[in-house]
Amino acid sequence: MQHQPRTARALVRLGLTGALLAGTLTAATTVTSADSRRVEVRMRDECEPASFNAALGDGTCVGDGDVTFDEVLATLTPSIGGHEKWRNKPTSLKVKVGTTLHVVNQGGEAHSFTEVVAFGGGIVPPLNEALPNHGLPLAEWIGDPHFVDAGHSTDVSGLSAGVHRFMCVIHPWMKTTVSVVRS
Ligand SMILES: [Cu+2]
Repeated sequence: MQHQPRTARALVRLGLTGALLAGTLTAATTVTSADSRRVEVRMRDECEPASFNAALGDGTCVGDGDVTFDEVLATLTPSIGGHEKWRNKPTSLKVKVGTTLHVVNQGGEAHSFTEVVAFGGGIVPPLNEALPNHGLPLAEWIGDPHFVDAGHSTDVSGLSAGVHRFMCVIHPWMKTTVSVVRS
């Protein structure tokens, strides 16, 4: 399910305020699916609602996390790479052709699960400060960007054999690489 209008409003707020949210690349975890044709991917954060909503507007964070906005801002450097609690699980995945990725936003903020040609920057420039060299060019994405509000999910299906790269275009350090193999 997608709730574009609400997400779109949140993104506008982010852009206007120069918002910063965050996360960090955690150690890569690889999961190989069994015969399941449906595999879950989770997008997470631990936004603390009072501080996030004060900085970015009501409704930006609807979760019950304990990481404040300022704590996240402090992690937006290439050496830290964003806040570690803002992450995808798993970060790498191997599935068979025909598998549907069921992507659940378990965080308190909007995220996206967007297929990109190559990993790069996101759409909120201040957040790209967490990337190498304080930012990479905006990633070029493929098809539906799959924005997902907190508590909602989206399905990604029809992936061809090969390597597919997905990232959050809001928090560009949230990434999952999916290797799709023929059965
Ligand atoms: Cu995100």
